[in-house]
Amino acid sequence: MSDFTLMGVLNVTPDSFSDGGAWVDPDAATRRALHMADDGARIIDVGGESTRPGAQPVDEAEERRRTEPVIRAIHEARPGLVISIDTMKASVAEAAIAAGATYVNDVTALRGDPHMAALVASHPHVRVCLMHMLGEPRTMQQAPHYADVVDEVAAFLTDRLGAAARAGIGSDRIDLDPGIGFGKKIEHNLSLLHHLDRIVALGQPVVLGTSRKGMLGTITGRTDPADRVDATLATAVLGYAAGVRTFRVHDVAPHRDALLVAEAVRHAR
Ligand code: HH2
Repeated sequence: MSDFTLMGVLNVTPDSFSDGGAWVDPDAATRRALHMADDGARIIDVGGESTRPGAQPVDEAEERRRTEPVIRAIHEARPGLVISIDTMKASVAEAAIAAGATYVNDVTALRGDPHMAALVASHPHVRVCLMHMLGEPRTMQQAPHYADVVDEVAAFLTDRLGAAARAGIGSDRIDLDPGIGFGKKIEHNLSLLHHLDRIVALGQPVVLGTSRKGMLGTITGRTDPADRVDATLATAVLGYAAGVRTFRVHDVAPHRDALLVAEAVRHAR
């Protein structure tokens, strides 16, 4: 088995920045999830609320309505597949866990909902991803500022790891994510990618989410997010070389191939 994990993105939202509206129908969403699994995804990350810059919040009943049936259908179709719920809301995560999810991807790193940490703590089979974000999605791209972005992101993640431990979530079930594009200008994103080894050095598994993101469009001139797959692959291979082992991606098959090559090179003598 490969030493990296691909987390396939499944946005069941009408407004996500690159695949909004594509998978709102539960049957289509389930087919998409199984297709990503067949391509090599070990985790499917189901999201019912867009976190793209400027996105409007979604109410919890609506977010549950979008995600729960899809999670249940994927879980029934492929019980061994790990299902992640991409949410900031404890009630959405709770419904997702009841439907078969075993991973909570919380872009607020357990700060968004006062009940989230206790919920995760009370389900010892559930892993959690703690991501760095400056501000909140609606306003996060309005002049983000850092004195030293790598230091600040590392300090934040260390602090949130401590908070999770105090809430009863063991470090053996925590992944960290520098949050590429979340309250960051392109130079901040590039610094974080350049110094990913310092996030890896925190000692927890690291998740990287660069897939099709705006900075790749700025660098390459590709305005359509779907045309940024090759650019995303470059960040994945760099991340792998720095010690990242989980990659949150829309395009699973090309990442499988690129990272299998990166892994083969790493193991060469
Ligand atoms: N990025 C997005 C959403 N969730 N979770 C983690 N852990 N890391 C990320 O980098 C990350 C994330 C944004 O991408 P996407 O889901 O494609 O778009 P949207 O938020 O518009 O649905």
